[in-house]
Amino acid sequence: MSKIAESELILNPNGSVYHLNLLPENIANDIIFVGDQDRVESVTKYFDLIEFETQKREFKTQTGTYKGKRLTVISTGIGPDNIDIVINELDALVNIDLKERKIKSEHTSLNIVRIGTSGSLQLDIPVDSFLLSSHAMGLNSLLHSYKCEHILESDIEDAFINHTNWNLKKGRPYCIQNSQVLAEKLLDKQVFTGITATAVGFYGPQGRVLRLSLEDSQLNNKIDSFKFENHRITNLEMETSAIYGLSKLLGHNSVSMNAIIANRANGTFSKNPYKTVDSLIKYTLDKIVR
Ligand code: R1P
Repeated sequence: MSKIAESELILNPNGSVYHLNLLPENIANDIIFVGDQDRVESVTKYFDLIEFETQKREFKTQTGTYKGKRLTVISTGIGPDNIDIVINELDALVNIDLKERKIKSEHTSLNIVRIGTSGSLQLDIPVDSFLLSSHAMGLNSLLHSYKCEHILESDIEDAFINHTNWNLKKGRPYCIQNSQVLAEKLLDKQVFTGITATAVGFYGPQGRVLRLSLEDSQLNNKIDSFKFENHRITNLEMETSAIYGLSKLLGHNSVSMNAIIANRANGTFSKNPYKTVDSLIKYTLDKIVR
């Protein structure tokens, strides 16, 4: 097997991966993603101890233990493009021999849980609730840069394209299921489930109008009313489809936990989003260590 070139797998002078600034020994196999770098400490303030921390750009990492279990928390910043960096570099840390620049013969699977904020699209999923993404519908094309047909839920995609009369100039939506083993661990009766739509931007791509007209002003209504068997699209955010897609392609488990801080169907916003996120952090930590 040939070596992966320096231009393809870029390492810092100390041998750490380029953007995340991490060496293999710096990360646990169980990883929590948050978007905001300031949210890393909102998670690790509950840890027994922190053994390592670093930051480069928006990618802040802390590794420690919670109730005796080793966990790593990483901020991904916003959007599927950042997820491409974070998951590829995390995978390189466990599945590529960085010194030899060769893929290891033995594969290591990571467990990745996103704790994010999100807007509900359904009236019956109120602000301050929790939602676990059963699937993600990627409205961002990221995954189509990879050979991915074998992991896609193409029946759901086709029904969605048909229902929304999706303009394929924006790229074909891609649908991925979560890791069911991890989802079973994280689910409880008070947690909603549904398909999370992952947009490529915050304003137009999520139907928000400030000064620009939308390509399809009815898109959010069509997304709300989409149904496939017993599935519906419940919420919109900017990372989950990239996490589900890249994790599955690379052989990792991932689940996205969403703190619903806005309801786009009735125009409400949480009175205390920090409290909701904090409750979801505590909920998720305790489920992970079960
Ligand atoms: C937009 O404000 C950001 O908030 C949501 C979106 O997915 C996007 O990243 O998630 P986080 O709060 O986890 O960043």
